[in-house]
Formats: sequence, structure tokens, C-alpha cells
Amino acid sequence: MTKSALQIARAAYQPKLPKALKGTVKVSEGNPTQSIADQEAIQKLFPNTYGMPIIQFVESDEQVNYPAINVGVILSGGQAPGGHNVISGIFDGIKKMNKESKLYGFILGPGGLVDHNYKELTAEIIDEYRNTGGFDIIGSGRTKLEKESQFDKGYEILKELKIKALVIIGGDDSNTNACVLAEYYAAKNNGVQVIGCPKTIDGDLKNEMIETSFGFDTACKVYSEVIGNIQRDCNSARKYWHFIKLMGRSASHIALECALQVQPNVCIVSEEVEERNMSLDDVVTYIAQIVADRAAKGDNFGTVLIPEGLVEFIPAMKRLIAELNDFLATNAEEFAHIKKSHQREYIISKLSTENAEVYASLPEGVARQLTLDRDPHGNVQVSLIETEKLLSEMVGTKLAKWKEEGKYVGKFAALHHFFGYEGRCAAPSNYDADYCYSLGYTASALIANGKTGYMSSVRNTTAPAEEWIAGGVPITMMMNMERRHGEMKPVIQKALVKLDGAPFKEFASKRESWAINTDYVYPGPIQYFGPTEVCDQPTKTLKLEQTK
Ligand code: FBP
Repeated sequence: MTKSALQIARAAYQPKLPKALKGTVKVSEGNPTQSIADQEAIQKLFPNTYGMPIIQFVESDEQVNYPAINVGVILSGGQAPGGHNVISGIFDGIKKMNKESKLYGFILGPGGLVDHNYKELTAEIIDEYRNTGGFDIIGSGRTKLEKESQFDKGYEILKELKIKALVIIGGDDSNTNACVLAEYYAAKNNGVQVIGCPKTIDGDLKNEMIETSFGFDTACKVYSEVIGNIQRDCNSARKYWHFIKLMGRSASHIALECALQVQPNVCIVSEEVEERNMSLDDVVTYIAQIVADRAAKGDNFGTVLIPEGLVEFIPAMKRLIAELNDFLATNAEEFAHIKKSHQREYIISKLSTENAEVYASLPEGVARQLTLDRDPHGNVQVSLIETEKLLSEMVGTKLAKWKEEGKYVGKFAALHHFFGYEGRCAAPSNYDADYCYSLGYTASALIANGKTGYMSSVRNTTAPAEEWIAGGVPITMMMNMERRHGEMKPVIQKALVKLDGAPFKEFASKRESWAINTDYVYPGPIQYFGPTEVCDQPTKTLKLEQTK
């Protein structure tokens, strides 16, 4: 593999570890835990892995002779910067405990376990991928690991390779499934431990014990760099409004963090739109008013940040999408035979009056995007909906009307951007490089101590890495019961933006001023080498959340 000078220098970077993980680790156990809700139902479903204590690793000089162990690892779902460091952390951890230990990677996600598609990850392979972005070391996939037949098929290969523990690196759904698998293997008493690791750029897998999911830090820094560049262009030419959609699926954490970093003129937060029961027209009017107010000062330019999942949070759109999901789930075949030119009319004829009206009011392109294939979880693929175009088109129409009425004087020219895939495989920031390596190393310590059904947890990460707290959290502790596809299921609760949380409050206190005044911040590219205040800063979201 040919490498750039930065890649070569970066490969030599030694990620920082919490002090407690540097020597032999000792386990300190807390009190038994409870799930966050629906305790009785969750306990019944997870009799072997419910109620376990929170674990913290503490320093020790005790000499322990660990037996060699074979471990398997899976990357599940969307890519997130730092995945390779989780794997190198697991590798270094198990090798430090016993150099005869081996690590196997399952290829292209959970499907690799079921299909028995794997490779041994040797020191030579691992060294090629240290501190790099991407998941290409073994690839990732979105196969859902949830059926007993898959668990049994997986066990066949685990047994053949003498794998005693499996680490699943994934988001809320993958970690829920990791917990179901841990429970299944524990009930079978087959000696396979399952450990989860919190991954997703979306930032929606977090709680009191999991401060952040890895990848969020780097992805937000990459998007903020590019938005900053756009803002500087925008403030130089002074003729465009940039509508920028940002990944994040349901939650608006990414849009909010980028807003805190770049101080745009507008940032929509989906969770607020839902809470205030805003209609699409309300959102459009809000943006159009800011465009008009800036135009009144002679500023016909600006930036609008839009979270990817917005449409699903507008109550009327949410109802429409829910009906469409149900309808398409049962009539997919009939719909597939309708000619493209008749699909819009066909859908309108099948929907309830209220939803048909909303659907008919949507621009052609967006209406079509709402009927495209669902993801494996049955959800609309929000990354395919061009919300940035939908909003700018509607803002343009409103401004034209206001112009006729003499309420607006100005020029409105819009440009569109969608940032998502650009940030998911970026080389991890120092924060993510260190955090991920520590998460992987912690996973190896959980394995060595015989734990299963735990998620690797590294906390206190706004302090220097030496002071980070490493341990494990029982996954059942993060669960509640939710309706999924008409059935009540145990799932890890998704963390959406809290409107009473410090990051949103900070944004809300500044947004009126940012709307009118051009107070852009240009964060610039991620720095890997240099002063710590430039290179090692966590996200603003995390800092604000951790400031008590
Ligand atoms: P995960 O939840 O699996 O981490 O994926 C997150 C994400 O990056 C979302 O932000 C985005 O909506 C989605 O993946 C896109 O999925 P795909 O990679 O399948 O296009």
C-alpha cells in the first residue's frame, strides 16, 4: 500500500491509554444494576445477563498468568472513524495478556459470522491499519444478527476456531443484538462471551455510562471544517444561501455540534421541531424570515444546517411516513408494477385523506424518495431524501410571495450540500484514536475477566487520557421495551438531542444573534500534531454535557 507522508507519521502514533489499563488490571465491581425501564420484562428476557454490576478497572501490580485466548471481532453498520483502533486495542490487549492469543475478524459485518467468512488478524495486518479511518480491514455490513438459527450457525464457526469471545462493534441496534446473543450463549452454557463497543457517527448511543459513541468527534470536525470553508466562501462572494444537510439519521447531534463549532445563520434541530409540533410550513417560514431579515440589512447570503432525519420529526410527515411504511410493507409487489409516471397518483389514491394531502403537496423528487426501498430495519433511508432541496425550494416560493406582497426585498440564490459519507471514514482525530484504542483495550480486559453481555465503557474523557475511567456496563442496563414492527422488543434506548441539555441550551441562547450577525467561525482541518489545545479537544457537545 503506498502511503502519504501524513499516513506514515500517523501510523507511528501511539494512542494514549487510561492509567488503569497500563499495568495488570483489577476489577472493581459496583452494585447490581437495573434496566432504565420495564425492569420486569427485561429481566424475564435476559435471566442470565440481567442485573450484573457496573465494572471499573483499577490499577494493580499483581502478576496474573492469563491463558491464551482466541477472540472474534465484527464491525457492524455504518462506518465511523476509529474502528481500526478499536481492533488494534483488542489485539494489543489480548497479546499483552498472552502472546499466543489470536484475533479473528469476520468479513463484511455480522453476515461474516453466519456465513463463516473470516480472516485471522495478524500483527502485520494490524500494523497496516493503526490510526487509519475506515472499516476496510475486514469490512462492515448491516445484516441483523437476531435469529436463533443465525446464532447457532455462528456458534459452529466459533467452536471450530476455538473462539471464546466475540466483540461486536456497532450502534444501538447492533449492541441490542449483541446482548441477545450474549444471553443466548450464556443460556446454552457454551462458553462464548459477547462484548459490545459503542460506535456511530450519529452520536445517539450514549447515556450516563457511555459518554459518546466513537466517530462522532472526527465526523463532526470534518463537517465543521468544510462548513467553515463554505461560510468563508459565502462571506466572500455574498451572493448565495447554502442549504447543508448533515448525516445523523434520527438524532440532530451532528447538526447541533457543527452549529456550535461554526455559528451558522440557521440550524434546525429535529427534536425541537417535534416538541413544538411545527409543520413543514412553520420550518420554511422560520428560515424565510431569517433570509428576509438579513436581506433587509443588505446581506443576501447565509448558511442553513439541516439534520438528515428532519422530515421524520415533522409530525404531519411522520404520520405520512408511518402510513407509507405500513402500506409499502404489505403492497410492495403491487407497487413495483406501477409505472413510474403513475406512482404518485397511485400512492395518493391509497392514503388516508390527511396523508394524501401532505403527500400531494410535496415536490415530485421528495415524494418519490419517500417511496424508495426501506433499510433492513424497515425505515425510510433518510440519507436519500433531499431535504436541503425541499426546504430551499419552499423558502424560495415563500420569498417570491412575500416579494409580491412587498414584505421582502432581496435576492435569493440557493446552493445545496449533503455531508455524511465525507466524514465517516476520515482518519480519526486524536480524541477518537485514543478513545477507540482504549475501548478495544477495555474490551480485551472484560474478556480476560470472563465477562459477557457488557459494553466496553471509557469515561471522564474530557480530562487527560491518563485520568479516563475504563470498565464495562451491562447492556441490559441501557434497555427498555419499544414497539418495533408491531411487536414489543427489548432495545437500547436511542439518545436524541435533549432540549433541556447544555448543548441545545447553549445553541438556543446564541442562535438569534448568529442569524442576523455574520459571526462565522472557521474551525479549519483536524490537527494531529501540535499543541494539545489544538489537537486533543473533545467536541463542544461533550464538554458542555460534562460541565456540571
Ligand atoms: P450507523 O447507525 O450504523 O452507525 O450508521 C449511521 C449512518 O451513517 C447514518 O448517519 C446514515 O443515515 C446511515 O448510516 C447511512 O447508511 P448507509 O451507509 O447504509 O448508506
